[in-house]
Amino acid sequence: MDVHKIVIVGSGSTGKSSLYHRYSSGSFENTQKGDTDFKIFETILDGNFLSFGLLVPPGQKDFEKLRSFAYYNVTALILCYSVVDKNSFENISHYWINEIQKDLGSLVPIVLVATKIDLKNTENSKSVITTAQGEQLAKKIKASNFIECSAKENIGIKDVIEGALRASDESLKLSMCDEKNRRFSCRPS
Ligand SMILES: Nc1nc2c(ncn2[C@@H]2O[C@H](COP(=O)(O)OP(=O)(O)OP(=O)(O)O)[C@@H](O)[C@H]2O)c(=O)[nH]1
Ligand SMILES: [Mg+2]
Repeated sequence: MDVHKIVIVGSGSTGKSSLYHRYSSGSFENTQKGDTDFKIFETILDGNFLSFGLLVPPGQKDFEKLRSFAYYNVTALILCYSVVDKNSFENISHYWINEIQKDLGSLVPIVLVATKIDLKNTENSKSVITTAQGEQLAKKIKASNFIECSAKENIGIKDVIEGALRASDESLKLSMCDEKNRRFSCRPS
């Protein structure tokens, strides 16, 4: 059976742990800044039984080394920014893509996720990151998918996890295909 490992990353306070808890327990819980969350889940996706680990390391820069461990054997990344935190949006290009490439190269699929969309109508609308800006960033970083969500209002959470699982599944199939091709082409005649 394939082993899927999904890691959720993004700047501090973007709502990664809240996304995890909403998926895991179905509720919007109080989170502790800098927590690491991990659990194994089982689900049926597109008619197939899947088992996967979901891991959330803290997003602060100080935890870069800890995230290096978290990235081990990852099969898809959920990369988050908050729609009401411009820094977290800019950090995707300025920080996260570099960290990910340094640790993983460019082979692991990334699902770009905009969090806290329930705040879109309450915050100063000029500073809110729009859907179009998110889609543009997704193209720029060659994300396999772009999804907007709110852990507070339970919007798009299942789509985020399922989007990452589909990307992970596709990438595992491709790498198995590569592996087979390599074995056949290396076989002595
Ligand atoms: N309005 C709103 N607030 C949210 C949402 N998701 C998270 N928050 C709040 O944002 C703050 C940070 O959320 P966390 O889930 O702890 O963020 P994190 O990304 O895990 O942060 P670090 O662990 O420090 O990297 C908390 O006060 C949450 O209650 C959301 O969808 N809507
Ligand atoms: Mg957290």
